Amino acid sequence: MPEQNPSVVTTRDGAVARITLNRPDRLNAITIPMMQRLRAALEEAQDEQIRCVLLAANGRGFCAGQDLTVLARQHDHHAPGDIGKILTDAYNPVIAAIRDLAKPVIGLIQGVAAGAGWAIALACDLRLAGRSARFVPAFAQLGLVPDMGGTDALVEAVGYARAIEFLLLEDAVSAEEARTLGLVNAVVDDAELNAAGDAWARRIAALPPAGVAQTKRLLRASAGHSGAAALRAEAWAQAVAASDPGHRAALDAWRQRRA
Ligand code: T3D
Repeated sequence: MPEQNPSVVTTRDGAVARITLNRPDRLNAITIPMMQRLRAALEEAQDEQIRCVLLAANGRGFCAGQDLTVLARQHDHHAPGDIGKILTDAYNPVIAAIRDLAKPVIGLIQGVAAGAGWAIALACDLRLAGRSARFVPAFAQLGLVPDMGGTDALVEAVGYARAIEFLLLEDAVSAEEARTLGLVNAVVDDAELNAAGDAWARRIAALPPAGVAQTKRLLRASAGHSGAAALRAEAWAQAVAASDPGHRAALDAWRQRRA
């Protein structure tokens, strides 16, 4: 029997697959089962009939990052350092699946993209933002480091000086500023986001696929992403950061605000 309310939904329209994050009441905050589903959906998109993938989200936000209610519960029962294993086993494979997929993944971002949600958006090959999009670093306030590939991808996109400013000093970057910085490729009205994404995906899907696949592979290689090594380094650093009492205090404060 099909699951009611799956956290990730995939649909197909010809050669375009649309993968949609589907926890809108939590602003699509991420959990381990959700990331396992996202990874499976990306693996299904390896089907050679699919030539372009849209990564979208239901509701008013793209993704609010790690589900902090779940994270607080994990810390109640496990060592904070286990966060590194969660990244390695469940979250980082999603980023590797996007990077390694032999076809472009276009992120469609409306509303907030915070923490790991912002990193997932950044992992996409192209990003189209609705005017409501807001990029919220969120990691430092929680005593954490950027993860899910956010470190190397951000430095690659905007350079070290702007990256560290964004991560340590900024509350949020608007869609327009993200476009100026090169964090997104284009900004459209929210009402146009799906149609604009479909149009890009159909154009890419109509191109001969071997050239598209090799273009992505070459650009990924020449972008200098340290790839798997950077993901491993983030997982280790996140375990260190999460073991600091300052992280626990920030998480408790978030839980109290929501109680
Ligand atoms: O395991 C690991 O690897 C850990 C890795 C962690 C990496 C990270 O992702 S760290 C960053 C985690 N995310 C955040 O710190 C963001 C927390 N959320 C917020 O700061 C705000 O909610 C937003 C700025 C994202 C949006 O604000 P706003 O005013 O538009 O919406 P809201 O009212 O705050 O949120 C709407 C609902 O979503 C609300 O639930 P309610 O009150 O309607 O029942 C809120 O609790 C829920 N929500 C938002 N973010 C999260 C969340 N629930 C769980 N986890 C969240 N991250």
